[in-house]
Amino acid sequence: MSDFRRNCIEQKLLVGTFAAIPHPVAIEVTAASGVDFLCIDWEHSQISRERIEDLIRAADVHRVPGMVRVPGHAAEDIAAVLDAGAAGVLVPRVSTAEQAHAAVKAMRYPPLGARGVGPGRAAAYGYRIPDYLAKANAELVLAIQVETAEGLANIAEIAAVDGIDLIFIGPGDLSVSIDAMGPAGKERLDAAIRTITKTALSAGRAVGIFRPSADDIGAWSEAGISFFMLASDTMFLGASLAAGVSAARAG
Ligand code: 3PY
Repeated sequence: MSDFRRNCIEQKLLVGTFAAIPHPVAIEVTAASGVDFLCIDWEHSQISRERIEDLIRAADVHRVPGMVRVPGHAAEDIAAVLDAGAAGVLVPRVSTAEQAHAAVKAMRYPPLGARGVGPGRAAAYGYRIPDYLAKANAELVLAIQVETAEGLANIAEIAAVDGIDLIFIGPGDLSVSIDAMGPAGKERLDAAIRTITKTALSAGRAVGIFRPSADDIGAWSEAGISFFMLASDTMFLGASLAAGVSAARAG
């Protein structure tokens, strides 16, 4: 098993960030920060499918696991990023057990799934296919994102699906979906996050979450969340430059 998957499953504290800048230089800068993983965000960025392989390659240079958030549920997209060498996949907007099953089917080789065999980078462009087939299910992390009212209602069935390693909570979308936005909705949103966390943990799944800052990571870690997606490369760039500019202006 890869260290990345073992650490996910064993619920070690892991801190990473979304990579949304479509250039390997940004990946190298981010990877050198000490993050435990990077998640290339194909869903919410202008990163193209062709570029993903170079971004994963840049993460590999720094020995940082590079996973990819795919744009939707298409098995072809999941296969494409895995063939490019992704260390794992984050599938957004999983709201039913059927959708979770479909993600497992696209991601895992039999007996768990029905992923296609291809001569991609992950399998040394074809000449190590048998080695790759033997280890892929054990090495690759499957994270599914729960971020809708429907997903919240179905969390017990979703978390019970065999083949999933991690339930990842998207608080932004969840807050919109359950009508709990802004400070007024905080209590309801926190309660929903706690429900998802408790249910997923009791099904034996690790739990992850997106946080825009590190402020409340200690509290969520005490609640049992172990995998933290801390903002994104673009958010860090913008926030630190804005802080620098205002410090410079203040003298
Ligand atoms: C959310 O907060 O909804 C996310 O998807 C985080 O990226």
